[in-house]
Amino acid sequence: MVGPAAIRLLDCHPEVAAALAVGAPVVALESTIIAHGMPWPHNLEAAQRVEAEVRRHGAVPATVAVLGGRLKAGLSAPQMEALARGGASTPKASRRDLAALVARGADGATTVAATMIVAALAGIRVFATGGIGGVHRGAASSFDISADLLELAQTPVAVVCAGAKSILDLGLTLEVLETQGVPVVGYGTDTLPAFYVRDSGFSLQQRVDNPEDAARLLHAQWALGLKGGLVLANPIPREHEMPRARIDAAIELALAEGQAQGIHGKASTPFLLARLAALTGGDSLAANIALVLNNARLAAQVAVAYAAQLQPHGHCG
Ligand code: PSU
Ligand code: MN
Repeated sequence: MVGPAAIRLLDCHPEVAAALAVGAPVVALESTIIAHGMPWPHNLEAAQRVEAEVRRHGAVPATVAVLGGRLKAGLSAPQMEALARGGASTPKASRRDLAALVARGADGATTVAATMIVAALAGIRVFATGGIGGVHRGAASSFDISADLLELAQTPVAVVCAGAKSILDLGLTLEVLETQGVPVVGYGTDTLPAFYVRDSGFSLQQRVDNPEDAARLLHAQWALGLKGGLVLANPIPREHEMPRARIDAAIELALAEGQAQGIHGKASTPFLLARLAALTGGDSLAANIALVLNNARLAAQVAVAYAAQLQPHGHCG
């Protein structure tokens, strides 16, 4: 967690601040997906649709970014457009990058890890995205394990996602999450979703089937004093699922290209996402947008249920 003094570095959008002040539901959204995950102008359209979907289901959206060294929870329309237009010119910002951006007064597009940090600071408990980072294939020699996994172990925010892409090693990703004590909960499923496809074949230990039960799980996690977050894994809607063989072939090709070009570190995920979109003629992008909208809806429903379960109950136990 970030210390209380960090509050001075945070700017909540007025609408977000007003909602948080009365315990109304708010959903955090990340900005790496805008600047590095999708091409202009699809990124702006997707970001706007995701915010609208959150609102339609009764919560206030708070897209997170670093602008001019300030931590932003909630962007204005011009801020959102500038971020989308600028694309990869805004650096991807994970936990390790935040201090430098704040010190220099610079801009950053926040990853899942950095978005969780800002959300927790603001008091936002539910966050929607597409997919989390994880253990990359070949991590035994590259050591490439996303900081998202370690953030989930220590920062109390529920991340609603469609699992993770099989550009990652999903089995090892689940192992690290287990080691770190992070609950991975299937939403209406007993297996980890694999982003473009509903089922990775990897079993999950926990499942919920409605937003109320998901919210009860969040309350229980934090009532126990467990400091971390959790993953609520929501499969892509059936009608948007991609044929497994087709996406697997594109992933293998993109991975081989990345290796041949020596792409590594933080450039790896954006490179693979862009290649997948190109190799599938844009179909992967359409699926990506559909699953993010699906996650935004569920996150809003969970945030609404979570707020409704926050009953004032005095101090008598
Ligand atoms: N996975 C996706 N799309 C994304 C990302 C992950 O399917 O846009 C982004 C998220 O912002 C995630 C980050 O937090 O990539 C992980 O990057 P890294 O592996 O460098 O930690
Ligand atoms: Mn990495």
